[in-house]
Amino acid sequence: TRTEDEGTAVEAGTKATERFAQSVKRSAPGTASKERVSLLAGEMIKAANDLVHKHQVTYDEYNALKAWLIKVGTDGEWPLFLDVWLEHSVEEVNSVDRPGTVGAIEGPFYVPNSPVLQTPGTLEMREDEQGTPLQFKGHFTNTDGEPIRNAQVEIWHADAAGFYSQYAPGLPEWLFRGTVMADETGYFEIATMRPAPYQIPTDGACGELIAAAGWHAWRPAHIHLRVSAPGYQPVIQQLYFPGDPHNEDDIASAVKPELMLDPQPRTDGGVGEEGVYNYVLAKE
Ligand code: MBD
Ligand code: FE
Repeated sequence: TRTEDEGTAVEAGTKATERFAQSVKRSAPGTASKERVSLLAGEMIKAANDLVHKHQVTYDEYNALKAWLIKVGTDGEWPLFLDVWLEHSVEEVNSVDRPGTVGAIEGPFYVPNSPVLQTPGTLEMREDEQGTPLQFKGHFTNTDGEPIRNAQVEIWHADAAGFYSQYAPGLPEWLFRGTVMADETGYFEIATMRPAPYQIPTDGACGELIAAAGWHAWRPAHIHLRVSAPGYQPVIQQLYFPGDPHNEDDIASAVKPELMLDPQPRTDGGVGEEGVYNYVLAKE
Protein backbone atom coordinates (compact mmCIF):
# COMPACT_ATOMS: atom_id res chain seq x y z
CA THR A 1 0.00 0.00 0.00
CA ARG A 2 1.03 3.56 -0.68
CA THR A 3 1.91 5.90 2.16
CA GLU A 4 2.19 9.66 1.95
CA ASP A 5 5.96 9.77 1.68
CA GLU A 6 5.80 7.34 -1.22
CA GLY A 7 3.96 9.90 -3.28
CA THR A 8 0.51 10.32 -4.68
CA ALA A 9 -1.28 9.87 -7.96
CA VAL A 10 -1.30 13.66 -8.35
CA GLU A 11 2.49 13.86 -8.04
CA ALA A 12 3.14 11.07 -10.54
CA GLY A 13 0.38 12.32 -12.83
CA THR A 14 1.56 15.92 -12.82
CA LYS A 15 5.10 14.84 -13.70
CA ALA A 16 3.90 12.55 -16.47
CA THR A 17 1.73 15.35 -17.87
CA GLU A 18 4.60 17.88 -17.77
CA ARG A 19 7.02 15.42 -19.33
CA PHE A 20 4.60 14.66 -22.14
CA ALA A 21 4.01 18.37 -22.82
CA GLN A 22 7.79 18.86 -23.09
CA SER A 23 8.26 15.95 -25.47
CA VAL A 24 5.44 17.21 -27.69
CA LYS A 25 7.14 20.60 -27.81
CA ARG A 26 10.45 18.98 -28.80
CA SER A 27 9.03 16.80 -31.55
CA ALA A 28 6.54 19.42 -32.87
CA PRO A 29 3.97 16.97 -34.27
CA GLY A 30 2.37 17.98 -37.55
CA THR A 31 -1.24 19.07 -37.63
CA ALA A 32 -3.83 16.69 -38.95
CA SER A 33 -6.04 17.73 -41.86
CA LYS A 34 -9.54 19.11 -41.22
CA GLU A 35 -10.95 15.99 -42.87
CA ARG A 36 -9.06 13.67 -40.54
CA VAL A 37 -9.95 15.63 -37.39
CA SER A 38 -13.59 15.80 -38.43
CA LEU A 39 -13.66 12.06 -39.16
CA LEU A 40 -12.05 10.97 -35.88
CA ALA A 41 -13.57 13.55 -33.53
CA GLY A 42 -16.94 13.15 -35.24
CA GLU A 43 -17.00 9.38 -34.92
CA MET A 44 -15.84 9.51 -31.32
CA ILE A 45 -18.61 11.94 -30.40
CA LYS A 46 -21.13 9.81 -32.28
CA ALA A 47 -19.97 6.67 -30.46
CA ALA A 48 -20.50 8.42 -27.11
CA ASN A 49 -23.96 9.63 -28.13
CA ASP A 50 -24.90 6.15 -29.33
CA LEU A 51 -23.90 4.78 -25.90
CA VAL A 52 -26.16 7.30 -24.16
CA HIS A 53 -29.13 6.07 -26.22
CA LYS A 54 -28.23 2.41 -26.06
CA HIS A 55 -27.87 2.39 -22.26
CA GLN A 56 -30.34 5.17 -21.39
CA VAL A 57 -27.72 7.20 -19.50
CA THR A 58 -29.20 9.21 -16.59
CA TYR A 59 -28.33 12.76 -15.53
CA ASP A 60 -26.67 11.33 -12.41
CA GLU A 61 -24.43 9.23 -14.63
CA TYR A 62 -23.73 12.12 -16.98
CA ASN A 63 -22.71 14.35 -14.07
CA ALA A 64 -20.54 11.61 -12.57
CA LEU A 65 -18.76 11.32 -15.91
CA LYS A 66 -18.30 15.08 -16.12
CA ALA A 67 -16.87 15.28 -12.58
CA TRP A 68 -14.60 12.33 -13.26
CA LEU A 69 -13.21 13.70 -16.52
CA ILE A 70 -12.43 16.97 -14.77
CA LYS A 71 -10.61 15.02 -12.03
CA VAL A 72 -8.55 13.09 -14.58
CA GLY A 73 -7.18 16.47 -15.64
CA THR A 74 -6.60 17.96 -12.18
CA ASP A 75 -4.87 14.71 -11.10
CA GLY A 76 -2.65 14.92 -14.18
CA GLU A 77 -3.82 11.44 -15.17
CA TRP A 78 -4.54 11.89 -18.86
CA PRO A 79 -1.22 10.21 -19.76
CA LEU A 80 -2.02 7.33 -17.39
CA PHE A 81 -5.60 6.94 -18.57
CA LEU A 82 -4.72 7.02 -22.26
CA ASP A 83 -1.65 4.78 -21.98
CA VAL A 84 -3.53 2.19 -19.92
CA TRP A 85 -6.76 2.02 -21.89
CA LEU A 86 -5.97 3.17 -25.43
CA GLU A 87 -2.27 3.05 -26.32
CA HIS A 88 -2.27 -0.72 -26.88
CA SER A 89 -4.57 -0.34 -29.89
CA VAL A 90 -2.50 2.52 -31.31
CA GLU A 91 0.65 0.42 -30.90
CA GLU A 92 -0.97 -2.59 -32.59
CA VAL A 93 -2.25 -0.58 -35.54
CA ASN A 94 1.09 1.12 -36.10
CA SER A 95 3.36 -1.91 -35.87
CA VAL A 96 1.48 -4.38 -38.09
CA ASP A 97 3.84 -4.03 -41.05
CA ARG A 98 7.12 -3.56 -39.21
CA PRO A 99 9.40 -6.59 -39.51
CA GLY A 100 11.70 -7.62 -36.69
CA THR A 101 11.26 -7.54 -32.93
CA VAL A 102 7.73 -7.04 -31.61
CA GLY A 103 7.03 -3.81 -29.72
CA ALA A 104 4.69 -2.76 -26.93
CA ILE A 105 3.25 0.43 -25.46
CA GLU A 106 5.56 3.06 -24.00
CA GLY A 107 3.40 3.96 -21.01
CA PRO A 108 3.64 7.22 -19.06
CA PHE A 109 7.03 6.89 -17.33
CA TYR A 110 9.79 7.05 -19.99
CA VAL A 111 12.52 9.63 -19.43
CA PRO A 112 14.90 10.45 -22.29
CA ASN A 113 18.66 10.93 -21.92
CA SER A 114 19.28 8.44 -19.12
CA PRO A 115 22.93 7.86 -18.10
CA VAL A 116 25.00 6.11 -20.77
CA LEU A 117 26.72 2.84 -19.79
CA GLN A 118 28.94 0.53 -21.81
CA THR A 119 28.24 -3.21 -21.99
CA PRO A 120 28.32 -4.80 -19.44
CA GLY A 121 26.50 -1.99 -17.62
CA THR A 122 24.95 -1.87 -14.17
CA LEU A 123 21.84 0.25 -13.63
CA GLU A 124 21.83 2.64 -10.68
CA MET A 125 20.62 0.90 -7.50
CA ARG A 126 20.56 1.60 -3.78
CA GLU A 127 22.84 -0.31 -1.42
CA ASP A 128 19.97 -2.25 0.18
CA GLU A 129 18.01 -2.78 -3.05
CA GLN A 130 15.30 -5.43 -2.65
CA GLY A 131 14.67 -8.19 -5.16
CA THR A 132 16.43 -10.80 -7.28
CA PRO A 133 19.45 -9.62 -9.28
CA LEU A 134 18.84 -10.01 -12.99
CA GLN A 135 21.49 -10.10 -15.68
CA PHE A 136 19.73 -9.15 -18.92
CA LYS A 137 21.59 -9.73 -22.16
CA GLY A 138 21.25 -10.42 -25.85
CA HIS A 139 22.37 -9.63 -29.37
CA PHE A 140 21.27 -7.14 -32.01
CA THR A 141 20.95 -8.26 -35.61
CA ASN A 142 19.16 -6.75 -38.57
CA THR A 143 16.41 -8.45 -40.59
CA ASP A 144 19.13 -9.96 -42.84
CA GLY A 145 20.70 -11.64 -39.80
CA GLU A 146 23.76 -9.36 -39.74
CA PRO A 147 25.10 -7.98 -36.44
CA ILE A 148 24.31 -4.31 -35.81
CA ARG A 149 26.97 -1.87 -34.63
CA ASN A 150 26.30 1.03 -32.26
CA ALA A 151 23.00 -0.33 -30.99
CA GLN A 152 21.69 0.89 -27.66
CA VAL A 153 19.17 -0.29 -25.10
CA GLU A 154 17.31 2.32 -23.10
CA ILE A 155 15.81 0.55 -20.12
CA TRP A 156 13.50 1.69 -17.32
CA HIS A 157 11.48 -0.17 -14.73
CA ALA A 158 9.95 0.09 -11.27
CA ASP A 159 11.64 -0.93 -8.03
CA ALA A 160 10.44 -3.87 -5.90
CA ALA A 161 7.80 -1.63 -4.29
CA GLY A 162 6.40 -0.62 -7.70
CA PHE A 163 7.80 2.91 -7.92
CA TYR A 164 9.45 4.60 -10.90
CA SER A 165 12.27 7.06 -10.30
CA GLN A 166 11.41 10.68 -11.14
CA TYR A 167 7.69 9.93 -10.61
CA ALA A 168 7.78 9.05 -6.91
CA PRO A 169 9.59 11.12 -4.27
CA GLY A 170 12.71 9.99 -2.46
CA LEU A 171 14.22 7.77 -5.15
CA PRO A 172 17.63 8.36 -6.76
CA GLU A 173 17.08 10.31 -9.98
CA TRP A 174 18.21 7.52 -12.31
CA LEU A 175 17.23 4.48 -10.23
CA PHE A 176 16.64 1.59 -12.67
CA ARG A 177 17.09 3.81 -15.72
CA GLY A 178 19.95 3.68 -18.17
CA THR A 179 21.12 3.71 -21.78
CA VAL A 180 23.35 0.70 -22.33
CA MET A 181 25.54 0.63 -25.44
CA ALA A 182 25.96 -2.74 -27.15
CA ASP A 183 29.50 -3.71 -28.18
CA GLU A 184 30.76 -3.83 -31.80
CA THR A 185 29.32 -7.33 -32.27
CA GLY A 186 25.84 -6.19 -31.22
CA TYR A 187 26.04 -7.83 -27.79
CA PHE A 188 24.61 -6.04 -24.76
CA GLU A 189 24.54 -6.95 -21.08
CA ILE A 190 22.74 -5.13 -18.27
CA ALA A 191 22.81 -5.81 -14.53
CA THR A 192 19.57 -4.90 -12.78
CA MET A 193 16.94 -6.40 -10.45
CA ARG A 194 13.81 -8.30 -11.44
CA PRO A 195 10.90 -5.86 -11.01
CA ALA A 196 7.73 -6.80 -9.10
CA PRO A 197 4.14 -6.79 -10.37
CA TYR A 198 2.93 -3.22 -10.54
CA GLN A 199 -0.27 -1.53 -9.46
CA ILE A 200 -1.15 1.72 -11.21
CA PRO A 201 -1.82 4.60 -8.76
CA THR A 202 -5.08 3.84 -6.94
CA ASP A 203 -5.53 7.21 -5.21
CA GLY A 204 -6.34 9.29 -8.31
CA ALA A 205 -9.10 9.47 -10.88
CA CYS A 206 -8.04 6.26 -12.64
CA GLY A 207 -8.03 4.42 -9.31
CA GLU A 208 -11.50 5.80 -8.59
CA LEU A 209 -12.79 4.39 -11.87
CA ILE A 210 -11.19 1.02 -11.17
CA ALA A 211 -12.78 0.85 -7.70
CA ALA A 212 -16.17 2.06 -8.93
CA ALA A 213 -16.20 -0.57 -11.69
CA GLY A 214 -14.85 -3.38 -9.50
CA TRP A 215 -11.77 -3.88 -11.69
CA HIS A 216 -8.18 -4.41 -10.53
CA ALA A 217 -5.22 -2.06 -10.98
CA TRP A 218 -2.45 -4.54 -11.78
CA ARG A 219 0.06 -4.80 -14.54
CA PRO A 220 2.31 -7.87 -14.58
CA ALA A 221 5.96 -7.30 -13.65
CA HIS A 222 7.59 -5.67 -16.65
CA ILE A 223 10.72 -4.02 -17.96
CA HIS A 224 10.38 -1.11 -20.39
CA LEU A 225 12.83 -0.85 -23.27
CA ARG A 226 13.59 1.36 -26.22
CA VAL A 227 16.12 -0.23 -28.56
CA SER A 228 17.69 1.64 -31.42
CA ALA A 229 20.69 1.90 -33.72
CA PRO A 230 21.73 4.43 -36.38
CA GLY A 231 19.98 3.64 -39.67
CA TYR A 232 17.38 1.38 -38.05
CA GLN A 233 13.81 1.85 -36.88
CA PRO A 234 13.68 2.07 -33.08
CA VAL A 235 11.46 -0.34 -31.16
CA ILE A 236 9.66 0.57 -27.95
CA GLN A 237 8.98 -2.58 -26.02
CA GLN A 238 8.24 -4.25 -22.73
CA LEU A 239 9.36 -7.63 -21.45
CA TYR A 240 7.36 -9.78 -19.04
CA PHE A 241 8.01 -12.94 -17.01
CA PRO A 242 6.30 -16.28 -17.62
CA GLY A 243 4.00 -17.32 -14.78
CA ASP A 244 3.09 -13.81 -13.62
CA PRO A 245 -0.59 -14.01 -12.61
CA HIS A 246 -1.29 -10.72 -14.38
CA ASN A 247 0.07 -11.71 -17.79
CA GLU A 248 -3.49 -12.78 -18.62
CA ASP A 249 -5.31 -9.73 -17.24
CA ASP A 250 -2.91 -6.78 -17.64
CA ILE A 251 -4.92 -3.63 -17.01
CA ALA A 252 -3.05 -2.03 -19.92
CA SER A 253 -3.70 -4.98 -22.31
CA ALA A 254 -0.06 -4.80 -23.42
CA VAL A 255 1.23 -8.37 -22.97
CA LYS A 256 2.15 -10.40 -26.07
CA PRO A 257 3.50 -13.96 -26.16
CA GLU A 258 6.64 -12.77 -28.02
CA LEU A 259 7.57 -10.53 -25.10
CA MET A 260 8.52 -13.12 -22.48
CA LEU A 261 11.89 -13.02 -20.79
CA ASP A 262 12.47 -16.33 -19.04
CA PRO A 263 15.35 -15.81 -16.59
CA GLN A 264 17.22 -18.87 -15.36
CA PRO A 265 19.66 -19.26 -12.45
CA ARG A 266 23.02 -17.80 -13.47
CA THR A 267 25.53 -20.28 -14.79
CA ASP A 268 28.61 -18.04 -14.46
CA GLY A 269 28.79 -18.15 -10.67
CA GLY A 270 27.07 -14.78 -10.19
CA VAL A 271 24.11 -14.23 -7.84
CA GLY A 272 20.58 -14.21 -9.17
CA GLU A 273 19.22 -14.89 -12.62
CA GLU A 274 20.12 -14.26 -16.24
CA GLY A 275 17.67 -13.63 -19.05
CA VAL A 276 18.35 -13.47 -22.78
CA TYR A 277 16.42 -11.51 -25.38
CA ASN A 278 17.68 -10.97 -28.91
CA TYR A 279 16.65 -7.96 -30.97
CA VAL A 280 16.06 -7.83 -34.72
CA LEU A 281 15.83 -4.31 -36.11
CA ALA A 282 14.47 -3.22 -39.49
CA LYS A 283 16.29 -0.67 -41.65
CA GLU A 284 14.77 2.82 -41.78
C1 MBD B 1 3.11 1.73 -15.97
O1 MBD B 1 4.26 1.39 -15.39
C2 MBD B 1 2.89 1.32 -17.24
O2 MBD B 1 3.84 0.59 -17.81
C3 MBD B 1 1.71 1.64 -17.89
C4 MBD B 1 1.47 1.18 -19.25
C5 MBD B 1 0.76 2.38 -17.24
C6 MBD B 1 0.97 2.81 -15.98
C7 MBD B 1 2.14 2.49 -15.34
FE1 FE C 1 5.54 0.43 -16.51
